Amino acid sequence: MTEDILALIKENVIQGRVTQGDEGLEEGMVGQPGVSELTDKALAQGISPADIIKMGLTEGMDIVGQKFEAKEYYIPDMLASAEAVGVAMEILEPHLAKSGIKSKGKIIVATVKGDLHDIGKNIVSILLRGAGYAVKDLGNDIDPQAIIAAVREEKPQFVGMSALLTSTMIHMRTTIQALTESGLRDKVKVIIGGAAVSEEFAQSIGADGYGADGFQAVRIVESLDSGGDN
Ligand code: B1M
Repeated sequence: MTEDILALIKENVIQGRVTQGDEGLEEGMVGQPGVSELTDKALAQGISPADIIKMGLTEGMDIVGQKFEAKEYYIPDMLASAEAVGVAMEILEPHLAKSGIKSKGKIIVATVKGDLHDIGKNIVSILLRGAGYAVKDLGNDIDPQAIIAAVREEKPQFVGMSALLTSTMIHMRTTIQALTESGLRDKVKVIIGGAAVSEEFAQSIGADGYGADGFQAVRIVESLDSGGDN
């Protein structure tokens, strides 16, 4: 039963269907529940938000990415899927937040300059909030100097950066350099993630941690928060 509904969420992410009124890429889907109705139903059945994210939403977007790479999908198809994931995450957010007992540290998150991909960053933000962190999400296409200004103003313990493009990941390095030049580098732990980057890249630019997915990002932040080396 649990697998069935998660498989349906995954399939409807792939189809880019938000609600039951939406057409999918395949014909004859109008009237069948979309990602928002299925997410509500999954929660009502007691399925955990983490399973919905991992086995429904993320697995669905993985397939969308593969189809895009295989040129089976075009940008509008990806956007429809992205919207479905975004709507589901809005439904899940209060349920994730419930698990956070009290606010831990503060983290600023941003998708780096030139990069408009924000789905992964939004998932990471919501999971961090769910884990009890105060998250200030600066958005996407964020200039290093805007991150510096936010660190001065917000005084967070962490800075999290996301990059999906090989052409934009360089701004993670420039942001860390700007933190150093501003005398702020030792005030914050920096963690990075996103499909363009890796553990090796994180080490090469002097980041404190790398998260391959949203759940790992939370674990890394918690580990750094408790004084671990991640
Ligand atoms: Co674009 N795009 N895209 N795209 N897009 C990729 C990234 C690409 C790999 C597709 C491809 O060609 N195979 C490719 C990049 C190639 C490269 O650089 N090597 C690409 C390209 C080329 C482009 C454009 C240039 C296309 C064009 O216009 N010709 C353009 C660039 C726009 C720009 O940014 N300036 C573009 C545009 C778009 C859309 C706007 C249509 C849309 C984004 C919508 C949005 O984000 N609001 C989009 C999408 C959806 C994708 C793919 C298909 C999916 C990305 C995604 O949302 N994944 C992607 C292909 C792919 O990844 N397979 C692709 C799901 C998401 C949950 O995963 O973001 O990886 P992800 O986040 C994960 C982890 O990485 C991690 O946790 C998240 C949750 O598990 N994580 C962190 C992420 N951030 C983290 C931060 C952390 C820790 C963990 O700490 C702080």
